[in-house]
Amino acid sequence: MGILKERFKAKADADNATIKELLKNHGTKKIGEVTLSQIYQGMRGITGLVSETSLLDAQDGIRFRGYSIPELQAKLPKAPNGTEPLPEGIFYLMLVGELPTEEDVQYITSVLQRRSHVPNHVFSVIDALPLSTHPMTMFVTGVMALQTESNFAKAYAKGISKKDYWEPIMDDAMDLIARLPRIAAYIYRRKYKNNEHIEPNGLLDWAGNLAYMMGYEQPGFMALMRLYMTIHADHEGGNVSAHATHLVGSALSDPYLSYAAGMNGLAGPLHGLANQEVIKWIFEMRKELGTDLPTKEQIGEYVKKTLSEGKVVPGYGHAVLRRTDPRFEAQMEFGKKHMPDDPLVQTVWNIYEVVPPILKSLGKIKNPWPNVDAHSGALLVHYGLVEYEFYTVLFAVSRALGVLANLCWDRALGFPLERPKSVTTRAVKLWLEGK
Ligand code: AMX
Repeated sequence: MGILKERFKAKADADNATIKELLKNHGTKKIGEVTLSQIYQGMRGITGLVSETSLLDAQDGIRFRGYSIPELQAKLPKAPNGTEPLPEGIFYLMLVGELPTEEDVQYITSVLQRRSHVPNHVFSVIDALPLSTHPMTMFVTGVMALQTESNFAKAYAKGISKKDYWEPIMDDAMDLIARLPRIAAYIYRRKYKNNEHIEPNGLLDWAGNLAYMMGYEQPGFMALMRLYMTIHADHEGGNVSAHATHLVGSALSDPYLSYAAGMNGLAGPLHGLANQEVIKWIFEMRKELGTDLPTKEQIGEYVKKTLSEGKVVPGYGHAVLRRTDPRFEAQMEFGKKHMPDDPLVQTVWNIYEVVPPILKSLGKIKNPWPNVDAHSGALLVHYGLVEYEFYTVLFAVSRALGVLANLCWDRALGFPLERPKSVTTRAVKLWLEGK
């Protein structure tokens, strides 16, 4: 058993004891009330899940095991001469609950390198799809093809004891995370770079290797990938991708099946696909206005036009956050440091000044501020990654860290099958009539 498994198991044993005690003493306490409106409105505001890896506060934003994004940028180990945190560190933090040392992060990097081999049949399955297929469809198809490798599915078929589930789940989680950069880069090179592939570089870290295999060797892009993979990793348990992964995993579907389910949710435009929608929307605006740097007035008019057509302004709003997303701010800082004069990046900043007052004036939007997706695409375009349909795949590779760390926790804490109660409107009416 390696250090990650040992430390995770020790923490899980301690947490199991804490939860047992907590439920014994407080198990009947009420944590909230549910109104009729809430069950018709996407269960917004209902506390109904436990997710140990991160917690989202409407004002403070996301915290991973108590650490905010700026704190993590300062405290997590970095690559040699690197400026941004290594995402391996946030994976360790989510599993072990404590900040890793440089050696801990190097250990995870080496484990991921060792486990990164992708069997040939996965590439054959991806190759069988037409080139016009959306990259997220190719990605999830590749993950499904990789399910043949699941340790948990094999162990379950042999009759593993419930108390040991966590171990093959963790093996699957690490195998899958290790293999995702290769699958993502393969899809990118197949679809956009003439099917000319780049073999992994065994000396690079997880995010650096992804950049390398995609064909982006600039130090700035590698730094961006490390930041991107860190800040997109997790956003507590109720968002569509985290919740879907957790839900499917609760049926004891293995991590490949569960993660694929979650990523099908990430592929929706109200969730992870918003990063492609933002750049598509800005490109269309630039085309329509015939300029690379539209004025704030022009942006304002374009926003009003978008709204009048019954569409959302992509990259703005959030189901839980009620302020500018700290992940947007982290990317803004990166932009100021690496590319302050880039017209597309400047346009993102001008949009940031123009959109919130317009959305506020509508009166119905709970959060007029930008989310993570409002900024990411412009940074990618700066380094030449203009193929915006691919952006959600990068989000998906990063999100694997959070949703798969959560699956390890779900099984280690023995969480049961998830099965909330649903009602019909007829049943609601009868209930209101007292019948
Ligand atoms: N542009 C226009 N209208 C918006 C809006 C936006 N950016 N954000 C919310 N609204 C509208 C809603 O569509 C809803 O309208 P309706 O009452 O006519 O149906 C109303 O405002 C109230 O919505 P809300 O309670 O403020 O938001 P929500 O919790 O229902 O939805 C979200 C949250 C993110 C889906 C929504 O803000 C949105 O569609 N944003 C644009 C897409 C986007 O950026 N998604 C990415 C989110 C982050 C992520 O998951 N990666």
